[in-house]
Amino acid sequence: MYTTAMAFLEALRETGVSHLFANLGSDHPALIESLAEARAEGVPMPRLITCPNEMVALSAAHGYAQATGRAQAVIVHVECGTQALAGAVHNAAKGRAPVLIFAGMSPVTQEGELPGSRNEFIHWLQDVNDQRAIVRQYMRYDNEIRTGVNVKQLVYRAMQFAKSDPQGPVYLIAAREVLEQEVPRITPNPAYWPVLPSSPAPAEWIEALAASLATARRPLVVTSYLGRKVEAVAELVRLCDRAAIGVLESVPNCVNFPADHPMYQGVQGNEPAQNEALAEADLVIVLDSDVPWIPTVNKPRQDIPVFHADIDPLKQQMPLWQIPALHIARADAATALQQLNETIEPTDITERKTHYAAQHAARAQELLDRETEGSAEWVTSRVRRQIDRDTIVLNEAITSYRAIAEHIGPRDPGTMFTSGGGSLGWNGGAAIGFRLACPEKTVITFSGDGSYLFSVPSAVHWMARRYATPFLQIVLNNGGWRSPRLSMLSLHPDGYASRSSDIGVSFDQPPDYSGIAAAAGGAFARKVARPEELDAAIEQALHAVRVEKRAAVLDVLLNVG
Ligand SMILES: Cc1ncc(C[n+]2csc(CCOP(=O)(O)OP(=O)(O)O)c2C)c(N)n1
Ligand SMILES: [Mg+2]
Repeated sequence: MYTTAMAFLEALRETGVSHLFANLGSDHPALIESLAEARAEGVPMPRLITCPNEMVALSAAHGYAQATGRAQAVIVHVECGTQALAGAVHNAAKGRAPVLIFAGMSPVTQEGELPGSRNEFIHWLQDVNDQRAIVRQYMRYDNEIRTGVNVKQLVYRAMQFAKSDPQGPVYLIAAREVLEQEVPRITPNPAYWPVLPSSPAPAEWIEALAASLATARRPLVVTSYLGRKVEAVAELVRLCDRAAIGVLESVPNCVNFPADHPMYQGVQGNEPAQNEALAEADLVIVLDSDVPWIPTVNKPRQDIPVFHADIDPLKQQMPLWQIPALHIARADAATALQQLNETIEPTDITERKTHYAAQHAARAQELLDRETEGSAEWVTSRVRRQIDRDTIVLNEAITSYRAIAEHIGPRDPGTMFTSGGGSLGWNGGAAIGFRLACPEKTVITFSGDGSYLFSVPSAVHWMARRYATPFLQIVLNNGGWRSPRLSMLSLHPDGYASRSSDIGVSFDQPPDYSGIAAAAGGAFARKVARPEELDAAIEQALHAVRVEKRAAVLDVLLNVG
């Protein structure tokens, strides 16, 4: 029998889905049956990955998309499973990750009128007035599949939204009867739902910027996510080599520029201080950034030209957003940079090249000075010494975000990522997605002790063993949540809370972080309490991941002064 469910799965396969990150329920009999039928008949279908937790499922699909640019599918159970996607919905939306989320619905008949009609008590409880409303404001597109006769068209349309810039998650739902419906085999041509081509920057934007670049003394690029496309990084390197432009990464969520390039001016995040490169810039080019600076603490001079090009310049998901740019373009960064490279004329760049190179060298020394024993910077530096260029680092280290980014100092695009959002717990599921996508790479996550617990490590480490996706997880143990304490101090530096030792952010008595992973998935588990133990622990953990093919968790006690 050819059903809506079979056509739906075929449409996923036809749009490039290779993995279904699934958490199944009473809404999915037709899908389970179709997958089993396809397997019995030797028909290729996406691989089902059992995910014991929905947030982990979506984080894995998010990671897979970050690693490959390819959208995968997440299958969850009615409105409950949709709710359990939790903050991963936020991360996929803010991080602009293409992914198709499908949830069934409770059956819409109760007297056996149609195949699939209600036959379990839970069907009355799992019915809500507007299931799509749960996630609608995060989705690029959402719809209900009301009949099987055009289910393929809806999947193609949803994927067109997910994959066209600005990319992001999409959500489809269908009732059980609709999934069970027998339908004629239809073969619409997916080529009629193409991913929209990337836009170039308007010629005026390019020309005005080229003219400003010719006379600027301290031109500076500020970027956060242009490195989503590796071609953009190569174009930026070419531009900076020719025009001597400094590059500052602002809360980067991927590698935007090689950290060892002399024009590289480092990373800014939440530090409560004016960034020097930004302060001295006389031309700022914001390329793909959601938060290029935080105006209450750090901003460029008021009298300088600011150019902005972005795949999402209006920041359509952000109610409040504005930077003082008079030249704004909706453009693909790789294309815009290529246009600039073709337009700029040779000018004398000796002075600014020397200046930026000197700043870069001074910063390199400063970074080494910060690697003091017991600090997050130091832990990162010890990991850096043991990894090769085939390593991908996932960073969810919160108050140590910047330390990880700067002290790994990635040189190659596609070797370091953050979630791009702010809902903690992405790192574990994402690591599974990265490992499924890149089995030949070593994947290492850095998380806080808090973000380790948010990541649902029991589900993650069960999956790591079940799907042979080992990775190394480094837990930066600073006794709990440092970040909310710093937030409090920024507003109430001398208040009661500043003098209190108990403000509800401590994890005393701490859980056995690495033991959780050992129990759930046989992970190599080690607590590192003394600095002299760290190097050997990293070596053994990497051996476990690379040679024994099992995950490893290092619980590293930080020196919290
Ligand atoms: C889902 C979610 N819940 C709560 C928060 C608020 N929050 C931001 S940082 C933080 C603490 C994180 O702790 P940890 O990972 O140990 O990093 P640390 O602050 O100690 O560096 C919390 C609770 C959040 N961002 N996301
Ligand atoms: Mg912590």
